[in-house]
Amino acid sequence: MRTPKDYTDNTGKPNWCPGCGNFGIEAGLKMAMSKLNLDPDNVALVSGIGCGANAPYWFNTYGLVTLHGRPLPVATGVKLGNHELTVIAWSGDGDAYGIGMGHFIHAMRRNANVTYLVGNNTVYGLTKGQASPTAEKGQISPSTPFGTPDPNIDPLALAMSSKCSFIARGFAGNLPHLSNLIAEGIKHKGFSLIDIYQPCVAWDKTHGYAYYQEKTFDLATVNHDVTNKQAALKMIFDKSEKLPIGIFYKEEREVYEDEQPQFKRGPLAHRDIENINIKAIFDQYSF
Ligand SMILES: Cc1ncc(C[n+]2csc(CCOP(=O)(O)OP(=O)(O)O)c2C)c(N)n1
Ligand SMILES: [Mg+2]
Repeated sequence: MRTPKDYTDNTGKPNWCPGCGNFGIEAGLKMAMSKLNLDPDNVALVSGIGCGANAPYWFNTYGLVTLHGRPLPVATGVKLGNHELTVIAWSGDGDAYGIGMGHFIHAMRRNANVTYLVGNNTVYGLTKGQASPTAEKGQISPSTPFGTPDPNIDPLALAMSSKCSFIARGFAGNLPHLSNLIAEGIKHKGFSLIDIYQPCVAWDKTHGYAYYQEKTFDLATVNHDVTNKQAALKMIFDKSEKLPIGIFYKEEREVYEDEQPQFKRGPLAHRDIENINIKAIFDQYSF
């Protein structure tokens, strides 16, 4: 059996601030991968740009740090290229729900077979703390000294309306819970969204570890039915007292690669291309 250390790249250490919630996400992911005994050579970790999105540098799996907001098209492509790989994408809330919002919605409705970890820290951490789309109306940040005038988006509600087949939320300060959630997301066949409350100790002093420890409760303790859309929506929208973490909704449906007849013969990456001659096509279209 593998241990979390088996997924660590030993050539460098994360440059996150001491206390950053990304350390919790990193540990939760490594714990989940070791729990599933995944071979690092069979995992691709794809990210965008941001503090959290630097993570692939420090894992010994395959890794791609792409462009801001673009990890999902690349992750979808990696999965289509070799659907035997476990493909995990990692974004911050700006990467996923700001600039990457269009990709987010389309990857969910396609049911791209990817696990998506989103560090929800309410700010653009890397660029010095501007309010992100999950910052609540009135939140003070370096870019909104009088409070952000915009109401926050609700990623889980968006996921629900985009036909996401696995919708969950974790907390970077609750590792046993988060690592289980990530393992469930990886095991799920289809797109799994795991939005993660991630304290940013540098730029958001309100939503720290103590705040989430006090405010969150585990959905598993209230007999929540993960197959019931209405119950899931109720849990997503009910912000009156405490914040639920856990799996909100789960369903099985065809994944993107199942819909493509060309994958029935096995992964594209394993095809023999030695004897394929594309000269005729080039000749047809060269002038
Ligand atoms: C096309 C483009 N626009 C803007 C930027 C600048 N930029 C880099 S990271 C970032 C926001 C990161 O915030 P988030 O995704 O929430 O990640 P965090 O740093 O909070 O983990 C921005 C705006 C960029 N790199 N590329
Ligand atoms: Mg962020």
